[in-house]
Amino acid sequence: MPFTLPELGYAQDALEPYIDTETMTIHHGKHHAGYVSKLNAAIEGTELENSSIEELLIHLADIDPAIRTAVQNNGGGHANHSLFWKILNPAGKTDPSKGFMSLLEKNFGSFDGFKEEFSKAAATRFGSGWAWLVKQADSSLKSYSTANQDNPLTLGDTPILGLDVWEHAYYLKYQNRRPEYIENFFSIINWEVVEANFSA
Ligand code: MN3
Repeated sequence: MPFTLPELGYAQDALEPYIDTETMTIHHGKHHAGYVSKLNAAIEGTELENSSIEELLIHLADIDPAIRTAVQNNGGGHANHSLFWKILNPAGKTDPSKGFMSLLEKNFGSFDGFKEEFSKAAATRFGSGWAWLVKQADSSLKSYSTANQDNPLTLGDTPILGLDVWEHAYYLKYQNRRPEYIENFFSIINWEVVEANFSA
């Protein structure tokens, strides 16, 4: 099988109280695992088995229409969650470095300007999707949301921070209170990883 479920890298209860243990257990062990196995099934026996997940999403339009949607949904699901687990920080709140803070200020006016734009993207995504901070081709930063499991790589951008706003990501703890989940997310962002994603 070309793709495998990555380890979380921390305990399932490590993000309490911001993200509850039961949600983490189901989200990683069932939802993410499901995307991985469905992605593997979709590309089984095709030349795509030799592609990286990034290549699949960047070149999505070139994929055989018979399996393209399956790769879009499940490949996106695999890539999005793999990023998500890494940018969460069980050690608690961190702040961007001085250098990255000035990048955020340059692109969004201030840290609060970034937070506001990102939070709005997350809150206003109707139905299921993701909010993103992306690095564009010219290295500028942008924040927007995508539907379902669509990944910014397909749009020509590199995702460096993402927030899952599917109900499966927050409903057990927050029910209909998506804004509270979004606000709490800012207490568990691992900015060191976000900055490494920017520099990669
Ligand atoms: Mn999810």
